[in-house]
Amino acid sequence: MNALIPRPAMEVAPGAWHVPGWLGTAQQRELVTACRAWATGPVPIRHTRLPRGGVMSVQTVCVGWHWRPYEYTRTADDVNGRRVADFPDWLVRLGRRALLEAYGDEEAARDYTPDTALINFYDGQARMGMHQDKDERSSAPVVSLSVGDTCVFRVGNTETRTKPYTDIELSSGDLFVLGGPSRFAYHGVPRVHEGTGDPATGLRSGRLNITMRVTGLA
Ligand SMILES: O=C(O)CCC(=O)C(=O)O
Repeated sequence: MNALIPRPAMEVAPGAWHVPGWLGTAQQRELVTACRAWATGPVPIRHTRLPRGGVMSVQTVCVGWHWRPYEYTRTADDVNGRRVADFPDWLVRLGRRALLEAYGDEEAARDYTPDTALINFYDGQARMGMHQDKDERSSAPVVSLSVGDTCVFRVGNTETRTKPYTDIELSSGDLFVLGGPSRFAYHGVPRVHEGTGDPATGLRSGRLNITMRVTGLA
């Protein structure tokens, strides 16, 4: 990504905001360090098994609640049965700052209390098909942070996983928020541009994506 060309914040669809370069290199390094620790346990990062027997090309580890297709649980029963790491307070605070940055709504940001995060790691071949985040029992926004290689992020509509959609690039440090009328929009990652990340983030290759959500579960 050419830093000489400014990338202004943009509302890609109603309630779907892209804020380029929101995280500085030092913050990205901290996130990489935290994600590395979560990737080792108590539940190790893995390729999620899909209900029809396939596996996702992305590797995922969760904090707060463990996600697998259609459900959140406290223990990772499809991996090693252990309880996932707690959702740390610093990540709640980061989620609130992200929401404030995207929407400028102080009250909404104060009230935002994400309780799960999915940490996805993409190598150059990994993809994520068009899907809706709808296993949560809450319509609170999803806050997404990217570190490492740039990817193509596809933001679609709430009705179908096909067109109309908009393709944007998510680069290291970018914030994306899916909320409001776009909270349940289909979205996906059709491509990762290998080797575009900055090793100064601590990630030598690949792409990390952290999505914070409110499960609505107790
Ligand atoms: O990697 C991304 O930017 C998107 C991740 C995503 O769609 C998800 O975790 O549901």
